[in-house]
Amino acid sequence: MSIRSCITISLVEQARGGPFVYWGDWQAAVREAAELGFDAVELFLPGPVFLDPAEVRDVVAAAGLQVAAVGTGAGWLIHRLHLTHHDADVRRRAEEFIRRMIDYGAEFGAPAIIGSMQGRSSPEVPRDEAIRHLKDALARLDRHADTAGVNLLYEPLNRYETDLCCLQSQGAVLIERLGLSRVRLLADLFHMNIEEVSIADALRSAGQHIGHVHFVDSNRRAAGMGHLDYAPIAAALREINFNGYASAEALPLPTSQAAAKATIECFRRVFG
Ligand code: LER
Ligand code: MN
Repeated sequence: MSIRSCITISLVEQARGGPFVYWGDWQAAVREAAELGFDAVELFLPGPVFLDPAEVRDVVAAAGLQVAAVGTGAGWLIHRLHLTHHDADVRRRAEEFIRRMIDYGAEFGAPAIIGSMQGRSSPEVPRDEAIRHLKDALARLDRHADTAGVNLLYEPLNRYETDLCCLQSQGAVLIERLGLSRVRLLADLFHMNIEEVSIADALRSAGQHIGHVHFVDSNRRAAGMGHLDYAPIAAALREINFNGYASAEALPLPTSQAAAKATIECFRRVFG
C-alpha cells in the first residue's frame, strides 16, 4: 500500500470557518506543507480562472509536491449552483462549473471533487427526482472526465448536508448501476463517523471504488485531535490496497500550523 499524505488549502473567503487547514497565502502553505513532509495539496478555489494553472504547477513542483484534487464547492458557496436544483438553468450552470473544474484539475492530473455541488432534495424536487438529476449529471461528467483523462471524485455527505447519498455503499451503487468508469468515491471520515455503522467495514465494502480519503477526526479537527480510532481504518485501507491520498480536510484549530503538524504526525503513526 502506498497511501500518500495531503493537506487542504482554501482560497474561498465565503468558506471561512470551514474545514480547510490553510487559508490565504497559498504559496506559503505549499512551502510549509513540503517542509512538514506532506506529499500533496488539495486546492479549494473560487473557480477555474482564479489561479493560473501554470503558476500552480510551478510552485507545487518546486516544493516537490503534487496537486491531489481540486474542490468544486465554490460553485455552491459563491454562485448557489448545484446539480439537483429545481431550476434547469441552475443545474446546467452547476454542471458547466464542474466541467471547467475537471479541466482545471486535469492540468495537474488531479480529480475534481463533487461534494456540496450534488445538492439535496427540496419541496420542488422530491428525493427520487433529485437522485435522477444527480445520476444524469454524473453520467455526463464521467464522460467529460474520461475525455480529460482524469478521475472524478464523488463524496457522500452527512445528513445535515445532503439527503442523496450519505453512505459509501449508496455511492458505490450509483457507480455500479451507471457503469461509471471515472468516478471514484471520496471517503470523508468526518461524514462517515456520523453516518456509517462501521467506518472500517464501509471502507472494506466500497473497496476499489474508493479514490480519495478526507483524513480528519470525529470533531472535524486534525486527525488525532478527536476520538476516532484510526487503527481499524488503516487496516481496512490496507486490505483494499488503497493507494490514493489521505487528505487533511480539517478545521485550522488551534492554528493552521498546529493542525498540519498534528495531521502529519497522526498520518505517520497510523500509516507509517
Ligand atoms: C467537502 O469535502 C465536504 O466534506 C463537505 O462537508 C463540504 O460541504
Ligand atoms: Mn470532505
